[in-house]
Amino acid sequence: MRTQVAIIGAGPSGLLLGQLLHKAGIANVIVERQTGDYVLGRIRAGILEQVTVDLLAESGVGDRVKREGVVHHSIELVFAGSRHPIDVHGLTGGKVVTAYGQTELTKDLMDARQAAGLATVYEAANVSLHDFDGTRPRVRYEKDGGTHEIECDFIAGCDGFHGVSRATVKDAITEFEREYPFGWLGVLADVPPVSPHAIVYGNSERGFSLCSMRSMTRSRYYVQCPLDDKVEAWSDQRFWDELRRRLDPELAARIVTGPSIEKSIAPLRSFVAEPMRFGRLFLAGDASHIVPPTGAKGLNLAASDVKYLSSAFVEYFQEKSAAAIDSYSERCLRRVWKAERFSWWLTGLMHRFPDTQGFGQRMQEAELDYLVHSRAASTALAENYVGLPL
Ligand code: RFL
Ligand code: PHB
Repeated sequence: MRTQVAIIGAGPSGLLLGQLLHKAGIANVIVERQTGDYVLGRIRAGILEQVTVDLLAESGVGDRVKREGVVHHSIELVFAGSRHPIDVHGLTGGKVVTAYGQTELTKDLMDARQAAGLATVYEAANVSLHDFDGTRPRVRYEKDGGTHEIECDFIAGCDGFHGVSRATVKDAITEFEREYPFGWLGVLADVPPVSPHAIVYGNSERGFSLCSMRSMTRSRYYVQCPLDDKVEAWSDQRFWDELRRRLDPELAARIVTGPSIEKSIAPLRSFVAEPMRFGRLFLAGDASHIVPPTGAKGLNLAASDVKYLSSAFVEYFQEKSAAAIDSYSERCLRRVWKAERFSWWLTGLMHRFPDTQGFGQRMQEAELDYLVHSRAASTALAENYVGLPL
């Protein structure tokens, strides 16, 4: 098989890149290790920046998010038992975020890809990347008992944190990493969200909590938990009780509970691999960087990488210029590091660390009190939350 861009991974990065390239008339093939249903079953992000919503529209799949996504004008911070709104819309000159699940975004992109008849190889085993130092890279994989090869002009490594792309160039990258000494226990339930018009981020002496949503009838909630906790130790009842204890009394009283339809524990990590380009291989999304989910930047960063990468390929194929390809890594990393900083800062402000004793707790509360009462500090939070300009 021969194509212009071989894309490894059918997560949000790979699918969005494929769609943007298709719109620009650039042929591409996606090679994915899992089945499509498996990819759709992973419950992850839920908040889209305007830049991400605009990109979906640009790639021709913006209708459903516009119809069904719930626009948020503010966020709410809970600390010391009280709740404080931050008027994100007012502080950023009219910018907003949209609550729309990663699974829905993935489904929209998969449906569009199928409707356009674009090639996606699911359940591809032992994917390997070759000759990206030269002008004729190749991707090899196994499927249905045979070995197959794709010849291409470029390879886009959109295969997430555990993918093969970054592993292939591990000797050529510098890694920067921070692990956090706790995880997030997440619950999905078909109950109306307690705060349908603003995500709630909670700091309490019992640890962090988060109230989010997927729709007006589906909620997503999280509580900080020890890294070695097991999901089985958390009955639904225990989860709802713990969540209530970490919120202000009014919100706690309003929460509608119900049986969980998904429950999982995710570790938190900050990670950046530099650079993001190796000859004709480019990394994008989680393949190259991870943020802790506080701040909801992971999926949005993946989208901005893909925007830079698709524009660079378009410039190369249509205008015969390699300038954008040559600056891809540097342009992405400038934005990546700012999102890393924001996610790291908000994680530090909102969570209980092993050394957050009385003094540390009071420091967090003092900073939060300053944040909600200072227009300058609130604006800095709001600007980062809605996403920095591309
Ligand atoms: P993905 O979504 O991981 O997709 C990568 C795809 O590549 C495939 N793959 C391979 N394919 C072929 N060959 C191989 N060798 C392969 N190895 C892997 C995988 O099967 C997969 O389909 O990366 P992508 O596209 O860059 O998208 C990034 C986002 O998914 C990610 O940033 C966010 O989901 C991060 N994240 C969250 N972000 C938020 O903004 N808010 C959240 O609440 C949030 N929660 C989460 C998260 C990530 C999690 N992970 C990674 C465990 C919760 C979790 C649990
Ligand atoms: C989510 O809806 O899953 C979500 C929302 C905001 C975050 C993280 C996760 O910061």
